[in-house]
Amino acid sequence: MPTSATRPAAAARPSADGVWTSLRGVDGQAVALVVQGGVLRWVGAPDAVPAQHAALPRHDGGGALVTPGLVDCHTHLVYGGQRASEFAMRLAGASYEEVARAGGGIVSTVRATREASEDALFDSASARLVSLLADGVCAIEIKSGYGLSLADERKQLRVARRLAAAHGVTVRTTFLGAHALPPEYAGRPNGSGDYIDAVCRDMLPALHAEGLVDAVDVFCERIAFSLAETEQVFQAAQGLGIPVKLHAEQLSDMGGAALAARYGALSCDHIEHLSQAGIDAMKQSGTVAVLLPGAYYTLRDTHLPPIEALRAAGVPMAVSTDHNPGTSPALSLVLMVNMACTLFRLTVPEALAGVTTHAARALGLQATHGALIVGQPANFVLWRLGSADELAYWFGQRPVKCVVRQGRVAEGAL
Ligand code: DI6
Ligand code: FE
Repeated sequence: MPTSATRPAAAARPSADGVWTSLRGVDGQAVALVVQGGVLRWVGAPDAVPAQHAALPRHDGGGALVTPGLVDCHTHLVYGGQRASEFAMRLAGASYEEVARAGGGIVSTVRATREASEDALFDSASARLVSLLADGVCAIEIKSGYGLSLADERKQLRVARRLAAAHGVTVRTTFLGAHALPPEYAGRPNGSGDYIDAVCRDMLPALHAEGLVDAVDVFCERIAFSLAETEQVFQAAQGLGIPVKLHAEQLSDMGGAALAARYGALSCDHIEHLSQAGIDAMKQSGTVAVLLPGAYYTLRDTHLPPIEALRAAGVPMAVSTDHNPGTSPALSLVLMVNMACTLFRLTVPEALAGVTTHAARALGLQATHGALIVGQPANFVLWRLGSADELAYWFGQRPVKCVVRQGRVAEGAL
């Protein structure tokens, strides 16, 4: 895997300006694209490229499948250490909840994250980001939630901002201070309440003032924070005008999705135990359902998210890696496309929309990402594949031929 040290700086990569021909769209039709000044200027049939673009260089795609740049809309990419030993514990029979209650789980990553310097966190997250980017990711969400103190949450979010600049990728940061109870609050009579007060009163306003927070998330679960605590965080976010999202109904039905919908949440994520009432509320509020097959797979979960009911209700479904060291050490969004189809029975067009248009919407980025949008910076992927079905079919290969990210040829070449 190339490291961040061996890759050219984002700004040094070749411009993608030109007329891109011999491409096939996801509908199987021949298509051409025009990029000028790093912006996608035109999309259409190859024989209809407007004459005004005739002088631009031509790039022959050799019949490659072209898709919009992928969007990974739910990751916990910045953290210290890793948890392979816990994986082994779970293989030996311990459940995720048992590991968490035994002092492992999220809190052990909190310890390692607090101990790591900002530069060390940047380097380890950079290497993981390189792997995701190699799969055609052009926009990514990165959550905090392994610092759980003002200084350590700031450290994570600053790293996320640095990653955007260093790799030339769109990053949306999400403050997930309410991810787990920090150890220093655990013994107190009202530890959880005190910590949520600190999240709402001190941490969120300070990090927001520093421009580090694009959205706010909570882990609403029996082993994390209650519905009332979740609402308290949502109120604080709303007071500052920051959009919310929620880790909802992953291990049990807490009614989190309906609450999130009342706050106009961008997305509800995981949702294995989502109820029909939750689905109806999400439909009404236009909230995206983010499906995370990597966590479902790693936890060897058997409780499927209610895909049929989401589909019937017309709730947009996104698909993401949920990259995190505990429940989804996944570093390929293309693999998640395969798993969303195989494990969750999404159709190929649904899974593709799940990592493009719907994922962009889960981040509030639908005006700029997740589709071939004329007038926006060019973000698209050429694949060494003959059809969209193949993108979901193969697993374990890296079928990217070339990625144009922010108007530059960022991965591969023609
Ligand atoms: N749900 C998850 O799947 C991750 N966080 C969350 O809220 C797990 C994070 C971890 O185990 O480190
Ligand atoms: Fe998560």
